[in-house]
Amino acid sequence: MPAGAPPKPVFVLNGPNLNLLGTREPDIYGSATLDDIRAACEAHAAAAGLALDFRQTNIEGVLVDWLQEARDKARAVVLNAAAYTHTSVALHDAIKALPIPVIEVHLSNPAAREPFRHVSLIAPVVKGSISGFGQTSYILAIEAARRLTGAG
Ligand code: DHK
Repeated sequence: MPAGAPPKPVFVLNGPNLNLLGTREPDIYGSATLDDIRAACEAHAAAAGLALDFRQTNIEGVLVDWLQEARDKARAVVLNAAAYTHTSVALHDAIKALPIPVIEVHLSNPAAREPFRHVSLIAPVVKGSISGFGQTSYILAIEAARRLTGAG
């Protein structure tokens, strides 16, 4: 990093339908909204001296664009690809092309759900995966990103 440049943030990228958290299947995903999760992530990151860039999109190609953007602009990526986890070769390829750590995160535990959620096409190319702890999954993933990149 050039002298005087601000430290790079961790990108926290969220995929389809996560904008509906709070009302969407709360028995599975919890009652926290995505804004609640964002606030919890930002509070944890601020206490650790880490910058975050927290985003959500329903569009697969936008996630690909953001992963490409992360190459130069982020120190690590926390990614909840939501349903694209189970379908997207494009996300697999975009992650594989990144030189920084990507941490897969899920609110629920997909392995304990329907069989079509048991396959993650991104699992082979991420640094690691954290699932099943609700919004705590995100906090654990940010903490992993901090430790992996020596930040904060
Ligand atoms: C979120 C989704 O929207 C699902 O499609 C995934 C993931 C699981 C989660 O638990 O955060 O299967």
